Amino acid sequence: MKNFIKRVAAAFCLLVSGLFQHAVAEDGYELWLRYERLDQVPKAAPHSVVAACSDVSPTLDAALSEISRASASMLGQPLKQSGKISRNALVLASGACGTSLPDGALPTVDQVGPEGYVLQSTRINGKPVTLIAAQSDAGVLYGVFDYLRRMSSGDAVADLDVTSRPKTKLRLLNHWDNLDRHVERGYSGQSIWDWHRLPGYVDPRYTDYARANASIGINGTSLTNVNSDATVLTPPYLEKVAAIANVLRPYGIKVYLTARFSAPMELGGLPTADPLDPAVQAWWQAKTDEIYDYVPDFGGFLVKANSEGQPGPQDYGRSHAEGANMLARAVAPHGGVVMWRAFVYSAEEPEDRVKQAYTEFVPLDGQFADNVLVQVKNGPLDFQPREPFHPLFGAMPETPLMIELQITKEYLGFSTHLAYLGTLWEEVLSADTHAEGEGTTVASVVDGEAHDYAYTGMAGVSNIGTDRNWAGSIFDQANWYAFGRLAWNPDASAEDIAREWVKQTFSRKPEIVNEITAIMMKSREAVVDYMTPLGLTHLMGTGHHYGPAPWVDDLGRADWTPYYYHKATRDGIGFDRTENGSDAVDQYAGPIAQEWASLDTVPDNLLLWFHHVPWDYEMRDGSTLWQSLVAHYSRGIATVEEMQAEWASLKGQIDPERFNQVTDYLKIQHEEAQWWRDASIAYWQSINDLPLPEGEAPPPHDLEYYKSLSFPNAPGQGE
Ligand code: GCV
Repeated sequence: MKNFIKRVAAAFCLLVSGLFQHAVAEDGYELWLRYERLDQVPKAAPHSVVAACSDVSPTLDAALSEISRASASMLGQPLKQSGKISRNALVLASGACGTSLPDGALPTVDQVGPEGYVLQSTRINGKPVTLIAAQSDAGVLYGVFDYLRRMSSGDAVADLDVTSRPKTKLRLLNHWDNLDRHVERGYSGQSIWDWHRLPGYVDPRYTDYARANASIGINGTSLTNVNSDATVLTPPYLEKVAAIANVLRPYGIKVYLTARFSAPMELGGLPTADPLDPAVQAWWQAKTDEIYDYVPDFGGFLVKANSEGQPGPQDYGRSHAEGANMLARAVAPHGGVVMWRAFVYSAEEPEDRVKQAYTEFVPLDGQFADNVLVQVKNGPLDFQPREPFHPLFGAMPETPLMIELQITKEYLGFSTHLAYLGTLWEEVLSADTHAEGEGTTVASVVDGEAHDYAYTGMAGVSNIGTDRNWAGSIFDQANWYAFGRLAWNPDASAEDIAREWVKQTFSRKPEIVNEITAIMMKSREAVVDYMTPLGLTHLMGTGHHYGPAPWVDDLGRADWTPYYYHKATRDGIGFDRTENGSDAVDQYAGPIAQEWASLDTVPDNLLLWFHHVPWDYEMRDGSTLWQSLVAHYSRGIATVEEMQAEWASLKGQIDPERFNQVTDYLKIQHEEAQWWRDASIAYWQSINDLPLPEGEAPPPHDLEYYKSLSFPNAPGQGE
């Protein structure tokens, strides 16, 4: 009878949770942590979970609660937590928590480092179990998320023998969030950091933020905009920062802050912020000590200095290294780091803006303190749909270089264009710098292998906001996901990551996974095609970067104008970066410089980045440059049409809420792709006076119409 009641109760629970699953709107809030019910309980699915220690830390507690949430959702009931190892138990064991296991039961975890883990199907006391073992509790947490990812993806969890360790040490989100909650280049609502209500009210959403980040291995977050406000360093704000840090800590996530270089003057009333001035140094030391009183595991500072009007050491005739080292000395006693950005361009117009970071930073190689990392954008310009990799990678062997990627899509259609950035980042990370001979990929520089860096890291400019779906669109969640996965392993495949994400986010059915992955894999190239084909760049609307504006040629500085980048005249188009022009190509190692400097070998997709060529220049396929350019625009639109049709074919197989939103966004993307083509063509024709290639439809409006469009309220604008 007792058993019968138990069975009825279990069936009832299953039914209720099943109904509940369907009743809950699929609004994207759960991200890739949906833990959809499994059709079949997998072989070796655990029956109970055992934390093999007497004292469960907040981190292990977080791991246990994730297991409970995931098992309730995927298996119909939460795993029983037990103190005793029984058959098919999931056993969590870290250095600090594994002491209760019998001798010899723990695998050696020497090789996984402080954050890695081992997943192993094994036997303890003769009982088959799955062991998640690590040196640290954070390692166990990552192992738990790996295990749940496998289960949620429908992968086998029997016979596991997995060892994983992150290839980079610092895996950070960079929020460009202002204290008034405006997010610079943010397209998903306001900042999630509700400074006004903190610390009294700590939004439960921060725990979900922490879960999502920990699930993909992110271990740090810089809370504030790099165009920074010193106010965040004042005691009332440090209290708020501490409240956020307290929520993130159990998930292995440290907080970092952006440091405004002039803070000693603004907050401390000093007459200078000169990094060599003893009073300035003392101010920063005291301020840093104060921050550590609030947040004992504070990660350190992220700094944008002497760039786009931000104050910096050059204001006092000091170098970037002198500025960075002053802050580095302040955080060093606490184990903190300084991430000093290389995105600089001077107040005076340079001969070629893409050369400047290299010119300023290479001479400083070896001068930075041990706890400084120089943070370098993936390309030398500014997160464009396509750029060559940044020439600094490989050129600073004595200075740890972090890579900075932009998850938010400032230049790739904001939140409404479907553009999977995994392929963009894979292209950069797998690029061969040739710095230490062939095979010195950007990834090998970033993960420290090439130059044996003591610190390594990857930063992603966050796309997170208050939108219910966090990222502005469902597919933009994939970019957050891919960033974390690549930061853990910069050699991972963008396609594998996309598949993994689709399985957890949409469906485990192979045909659906294939279809959606195929859409994602071609999406970024479509954007390149309809916005900036053949190596063109930075043609977006002034300030907000929404839509095309290649005609703009008269801003405060030439290097803010699209004209500066395309240099189109009646004779030709493109920026000559060979030795006949700015010679930017010479900043790359020999074999790369040679390949890109020559018209015979430069890849088509970087042609106009490095060369100025006539409109009738003959491309490899025999078409003229003009014909090829127009064909790329049209191909971009055609690809979006394919994406629309492929998505439409999934109707009925994806929940209506997410299906409809993606459908609507694709429609916007299609309209805007057409706008990009038409406006660009109308402008190029006004310059080259060439007829359209046969079969190509003329733009429906004249150039004046496209020029007249204005978008003063486009989202995400800077100051
Ligand atoms: C935070 C680009 C963006 C700016 C951004 C800057 C940077 O210029 O348009 O909004 O400022 O990059 O990376 O510092």
